[in-house]
Amino acid sequence: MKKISLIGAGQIGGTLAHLIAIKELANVVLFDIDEGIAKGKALDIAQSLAVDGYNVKLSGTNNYEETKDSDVIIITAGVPRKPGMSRDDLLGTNLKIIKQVAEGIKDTSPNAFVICITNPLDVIVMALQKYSNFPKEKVIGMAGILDTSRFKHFIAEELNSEIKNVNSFVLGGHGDTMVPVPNRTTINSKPLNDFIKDGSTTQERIDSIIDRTRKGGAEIVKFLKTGSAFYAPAASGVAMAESYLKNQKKTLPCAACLNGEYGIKDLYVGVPVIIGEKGIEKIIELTLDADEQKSFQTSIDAVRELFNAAKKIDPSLT
Ligand code: TXD
Repeated sequence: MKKISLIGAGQIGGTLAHLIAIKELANVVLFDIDEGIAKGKALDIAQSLAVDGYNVKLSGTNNYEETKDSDVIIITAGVPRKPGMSRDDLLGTNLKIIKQVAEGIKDTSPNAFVICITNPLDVIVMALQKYSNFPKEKVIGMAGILDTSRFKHFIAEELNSEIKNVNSFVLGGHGDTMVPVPNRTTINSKPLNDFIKDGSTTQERIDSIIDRTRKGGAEIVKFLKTGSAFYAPAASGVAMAESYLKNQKKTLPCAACLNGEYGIKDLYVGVPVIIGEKGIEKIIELTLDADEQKSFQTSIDAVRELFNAAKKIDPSLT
């Protein structure tokens, strides 16, 4: 059985552990600085498996030694937003945390595929790769799958379609500048624009869906008040881990380090990638139309600006 260590056993970490267990994807180690949370959730989920007879081992710890030789590490350690906060407001605190996490995993699981979820995602995953010095193809950020799932959900609702028949993706940074791609969205293989032409929806309603997608995280934070989304983020992270562990070679929108693709070098940003047993096996380079290119560039500029802020906080990131 493979081993997945979850660094952070909070809302997303606990949900990740439960999803991994009921899919029997791997044995799970829950790690948290709050050892009680890690141990309590591991025990509760382990006991839940008796109900349906799933065969997965779970444990909780605050000792990195127990995460040793993980095949996959999924990181949610950090603080989530409170109402009124932007993802970027988390930078200072979560940058320090991700440095600690990198120290904890780099010698104990040097061959792991590392999925970062902690916000502000694009900069935190970039910092994680630099602090850990893991190969860039083995360090990836989870955001695009979540943003895409929100966009698909809203489109399916708008057109009264089954969500599995909605195909699309979101490019760019995990923030207000993210780039849903309506011109590449299909419902039952029919382009979204055809639904505007035949009057099933309007450009204004699609524009409002794009805006709602960009603010999808804040909408949930407003309802929850004490935390942010965790079911959809966890489902998204598990999809990435599964594609790696089962060598599914799925094409998924994720934050990956560009090395010349899209004319960008040495920056993590959301693009379609193929995830297989080697990690990020290919970065898919699309030919963007003028609007997409402009929006993508705006998003890249926002990620770069936030990374510059991170370098001011920790000059070692240069
Ligand atoms: O799409 C995305 N990437 C985002 C990410 C989607 C939703 C949430 N996003 C971010 O994930 C969110 O803004 C946070 O930065 C993380 C985790 O969110 P979660 O809702 O799981 O936060 P919790 O419930 O507060 O859990 C965080 C846990 C908590 O139990 C802390 O004790 C622990 O992190 N923690 C640590 N663990 C290990 N090591 C250190 N240093 C540490 N500090 C805190």
